[in-house]
Amino acid sequence: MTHATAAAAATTEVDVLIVGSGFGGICTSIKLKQAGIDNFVVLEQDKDIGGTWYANTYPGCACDVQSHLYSFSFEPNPNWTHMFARQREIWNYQRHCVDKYGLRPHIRLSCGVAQAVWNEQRCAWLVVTTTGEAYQARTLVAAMGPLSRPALPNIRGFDKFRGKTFHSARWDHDYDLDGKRVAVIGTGASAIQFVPEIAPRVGRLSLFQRTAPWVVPRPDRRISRIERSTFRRFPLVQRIYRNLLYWRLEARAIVFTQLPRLARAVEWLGRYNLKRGIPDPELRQRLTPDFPAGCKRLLLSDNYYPALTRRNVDLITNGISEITADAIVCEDGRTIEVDAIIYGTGFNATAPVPANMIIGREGLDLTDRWQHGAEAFLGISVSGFPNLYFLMGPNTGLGHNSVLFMIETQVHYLIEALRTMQDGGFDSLEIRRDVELEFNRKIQQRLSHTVWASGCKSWYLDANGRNTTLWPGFTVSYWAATRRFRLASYVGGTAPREPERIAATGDERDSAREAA
Ligand code: N01
Repeated sequence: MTHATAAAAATTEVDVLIVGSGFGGICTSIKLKQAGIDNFVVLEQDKDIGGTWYANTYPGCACDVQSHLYSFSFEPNPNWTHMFARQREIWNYQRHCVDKYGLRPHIRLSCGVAQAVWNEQRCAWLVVTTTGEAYQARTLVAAMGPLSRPALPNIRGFDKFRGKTFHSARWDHDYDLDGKRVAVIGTGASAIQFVPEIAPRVGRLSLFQRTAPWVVPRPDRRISRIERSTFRRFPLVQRIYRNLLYWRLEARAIVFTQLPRLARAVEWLGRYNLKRGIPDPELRQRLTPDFPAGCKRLLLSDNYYPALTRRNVDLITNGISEITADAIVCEDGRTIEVDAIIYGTGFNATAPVPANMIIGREGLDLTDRWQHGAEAFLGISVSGFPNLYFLMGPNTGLGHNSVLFMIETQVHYLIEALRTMQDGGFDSLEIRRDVELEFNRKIQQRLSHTVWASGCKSWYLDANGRNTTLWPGFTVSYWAATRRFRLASYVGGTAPREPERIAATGDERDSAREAA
């Protein structure tokens, strides 16, 4: 047996291969099953399912969208204990979905994608995993999520530090923070949640702020037993409540995308929160943002500002000059000795896919295709990459509503695409480049009038200052755009049937295997 045919014998053929078992992967799996497609596999690089809600376990980790909306519309949970669920409760909800819909047998844990290569002859993706398994999949679903690759800062001496370091999305619970001198770098959505939790435990906390964020009150509370039992007994009540939440958040799109000047009302709320949390005017001054509210993600917290008034907490707003073996040196020359550095420095949201991972038609690397900025039709389809469907792809993130709404909408579109492919007798569907270009031209034009283009630097923008992450409007308009799969926007293809052409594909799979 030649090497190529041995590889072929070990290849598992599936209709759909899903990368990631977070909300995107779970939703896709459920909807595939409901559509009668059972031959699919989910690859999960982590040790357990859940994606971001498995990876992020930092103290205080919680969702900043209300739980009754941050859950699937088809799987309401009447038992949420808080308005804004904690990480553990969300992860338990995900596990409940996986078990209830019988998804476990489809999921391969600790098994990421090393490389996926489009094979023209087979009209299929040849995928090699990090554990060396090989798959051939007609359709590839990229459900890795935009916030799965932690970003570490490019600070001089970064590697010299001899103490403990970790990123907020890789929290080391074995490291005892009690009494330690801890530096936290970053004041984004993650840091404002864990700083109040660790501040009472550490000896000294030095919080390095580069840009002061807008922080507004978080209307959180426990959901009473009576409310929960009402939701259980009268599901319609919960549905109405969910709809109210949805439209309330949807209205925020008016501020962010239509009338950015209305953000001043949000700034008033932010100043009120700051004033009630920080009595010291000098500290308050340093915590006052200098950009329009909403330009960076709006943060919600009631305990962040009070935590900064503790005697053992220092807010440091001078830039970082370098990191040494045991300290952080500020630009003003001050040296702060620390035992540990926690990076709350966010994610590579504008570069969600590493180089050499997804290779499309004619050997084109997706990162080369996106070298001037990630773009896709509806954030889902990329020309040159047939039968590849992104969930939460370019320009489908939200600054105002629940991303689970977007995921459900995208999965609906995917199922429509698969139906169209089957009904039309196609083996491949690829978005037309002209359609993709025109779609993205309009998206960028609309984004230029939003609050996100008002001048601040945020993870929404790539290195060229282009917003490749957010949807520039109402989610309901995205819903309308994805209701029907329009075949006219795509090019359909069929695989040649001659056996000799099919046999000639072993080399490509071998090259993918080598990359693993
Ligand atoms: O990351 P961020 P995050 N030197 O990018 C600073 C989602 N999320 O993990 O603002 C010094 O927001 C950086 O400073 P600046 C949510 O979508 C959701 O907190 O760039 N500082 C910033 O302060 C969120 O938006 C929930 O000047 C440096 C911080 O690091 C997204 O995840 C909860 C630096 C990064 O903040 C990311 O949030 C948590 C450097 N070299 C997260 N580099 C929910 O509740 C970066 N920074 C759903």
